Amino acid sequence: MQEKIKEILTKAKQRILDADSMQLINEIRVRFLGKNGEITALLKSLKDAPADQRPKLGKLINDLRGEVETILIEHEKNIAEREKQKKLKEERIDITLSKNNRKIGALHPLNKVIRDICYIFIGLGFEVKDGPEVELDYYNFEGLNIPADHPARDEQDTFYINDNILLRTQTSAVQVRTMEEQKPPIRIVCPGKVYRPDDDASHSPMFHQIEGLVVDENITLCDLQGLLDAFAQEFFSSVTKTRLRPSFFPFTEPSVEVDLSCVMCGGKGCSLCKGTGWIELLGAGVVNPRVLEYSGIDSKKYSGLAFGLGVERAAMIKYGIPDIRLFFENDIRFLKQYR
Ligand code: 2NM
Repeated sequence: MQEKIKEILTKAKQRILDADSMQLINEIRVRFLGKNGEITALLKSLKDAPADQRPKLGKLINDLRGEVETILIEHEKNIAEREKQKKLKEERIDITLSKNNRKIGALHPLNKVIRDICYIFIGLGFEVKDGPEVELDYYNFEGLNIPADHPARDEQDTFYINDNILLRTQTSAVQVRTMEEQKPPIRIVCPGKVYRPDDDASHSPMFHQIEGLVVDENITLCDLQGLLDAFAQEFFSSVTKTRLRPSFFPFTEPSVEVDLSCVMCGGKGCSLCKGTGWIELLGAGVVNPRVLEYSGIDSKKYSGLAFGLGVERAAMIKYGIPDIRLFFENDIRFLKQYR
């Protein structure tokens, strides 16, 4: 029987050390220590041993039982620890992953430029006004002294909805509405969408304008130039100069085109300014007294200055953007650059 005890101990140790899962450990426990296990069977067989040897053998079997139990528990701990580590590894959550990878939106570059420009004029005492994009013929043309036979009235240049209603071609319609409602002094800028049926690298059928209007006593062309100088130096750069050239608009007299000293070469001449040193930025002028009178403003007492600026054009000049269509394709790689 002593032989048998040693044999079982050796066998059990071997099995236990070979086991590599909790399931095997449990099987071994049942196999040696269970109700029908080998050690239990040994204990049962004690009754067949000679009476004088029973206490000694009984102790040996109990020691065997204790030893197997100890080794089992020891090895069980190792395996449990190993299984826990394995599970931890498998279920590991990588907390080092950035939680800031959500895409965050930003203003469209055109809206940013509209804001920047409006803030400059707000700083100069202007109010920001808006109005309808679907406009009456009167506010878009008639009230601006654009007679029915003026070329800008051609079907080609305007999206008509019917004889009386159209998509505004300029935001000056808002200014006519304001002059009807408010008494001078008036200082407003009107940003917004306007519509004309052109479509190429420098024209979009929908684009944005900011038009400005000042009506007060003794407003002159000098006020216009001083105002636009201040604006250009704030928006482009402190060394930007402006230049006025004679032009014609039905709603201003005199009318001017306003050029900027080239923002790229500073006036020496380069590809952007086509060697001239100047870039055409906007149209402006002294408000035609007929426009004031149309809206019920006394043109003997008051005079005005006005200007109209293309937002896309201003943005293209400031940021060197080559094609107006980039603003409307909404390619995220383009938009991201102007955050
Ligand atoms: C321009 C050029 C020159 C303009 C005129 C007026 C108004 F309402 F006072 F008559 N608003 N905007 C104006 C003047 C617009 O755009 C190129």
